[in-house]
Amino acid sequence: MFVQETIEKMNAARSGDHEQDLETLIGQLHRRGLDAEAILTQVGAFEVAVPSWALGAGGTRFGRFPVSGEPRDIYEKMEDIAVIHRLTGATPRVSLHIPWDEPEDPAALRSHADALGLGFDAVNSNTFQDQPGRRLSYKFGSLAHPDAAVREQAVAHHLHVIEVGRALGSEALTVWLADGSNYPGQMHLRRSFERTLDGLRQIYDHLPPGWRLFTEHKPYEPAFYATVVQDWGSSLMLAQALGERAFCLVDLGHHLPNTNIELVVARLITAGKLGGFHFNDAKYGDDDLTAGSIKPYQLFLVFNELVDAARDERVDGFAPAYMIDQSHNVKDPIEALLQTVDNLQRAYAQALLVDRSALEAAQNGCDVLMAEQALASAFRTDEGPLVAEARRRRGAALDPVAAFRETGYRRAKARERSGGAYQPPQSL
Ligand SMILES: [Mn+2]
Repeated sequence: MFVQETIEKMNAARSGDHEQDLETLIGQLHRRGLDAEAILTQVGAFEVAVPSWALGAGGTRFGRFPVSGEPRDIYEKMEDIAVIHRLTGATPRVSLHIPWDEPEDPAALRSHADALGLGFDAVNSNTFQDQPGRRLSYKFGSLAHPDAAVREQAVAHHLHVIEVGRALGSEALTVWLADGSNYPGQMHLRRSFERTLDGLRQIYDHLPPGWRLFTEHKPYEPAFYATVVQDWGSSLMLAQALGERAFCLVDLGHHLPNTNIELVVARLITAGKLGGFHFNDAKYGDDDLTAGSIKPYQLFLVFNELVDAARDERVDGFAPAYMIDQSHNVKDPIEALLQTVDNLQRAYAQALLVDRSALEAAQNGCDVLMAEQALASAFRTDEGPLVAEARRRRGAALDPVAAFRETGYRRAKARERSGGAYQPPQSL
């Protein structure tokens, strides 16, 4: 396959400079008492699921600007995700959205995925839009709706999503609910939450063995006055009421400005209810920008909590699910995802570079400055050569974006996929 050949060719061309940079970095880490080999193994094992909805150019309320060669269906989206996996070695699973990417034949899609070396992560439901063929509208809510018939339809949709996920080999369901109100008085604040919990109980009761259920909170949008599952506290109440297989999903964009997200993560770990993440970044709201593009220090501090918890023997069964949730309206979606995966690998590597014993000693000795320095010096280390080497050892690219551009994949797909959603302009 031409992608693999390009990776090998580009890696070979860069190997001299890379090895020199890596050797310098390993020497620095050694002087700081850090085991570079152990960090390389851990970064190489990092995996994150790609959402089926992130492969096409996203839109804003004001418009959508298609990219030529965009995938036209879920089969072509899987092909693109397989390319991202080859280039990064870190995206072996797809998080499917139903109904946006619902397969007509789940078994056929599963064999297509197998052939590409991919599997399926959490499946995502959608009761925030009306789809063709649905009898009742979600305009005023789904699981929280005052009308029992709408709630039943929403529960039935989730059971259907579980069935599709089961056929695909998924083992988790992510539930994000847009239910809420735009004006005071529109919705009974307590009863809407109780109805939501009741609906989730019915869904939870139908989880296949080994499955987990994730509830995802969001403070506002599309509801602008009161969202039913608006914060991590509400999400935690749901997860605790549902049972041991229910967990909270943290979407980095689903917090009010200035929220200390690493603290939210720490609290959910303490409660044993951190289910996983939707990685992205934001400046103002739920911007769905490339992870690590706006607040890289925050992303590092989140990973710092994850690394700390993974090493803590008092934290049982710590296995958060990592997923991306982004929308791209000015970048090529494949390139933006490659950049996100690289930024996540970098943040993870930085967190692994923290001198934990120095940090602990400074914390216990109330040495504020040195405690902060333990984090800042890891964050400021150029982890690039480590991350590149971890990828190379998996047969992936030292520089995924450069290798992707070299493949000419997008141009090839623009020719192959013409007649789809977008026709590249013909010569004038
Ligand atoms: Mn999300």
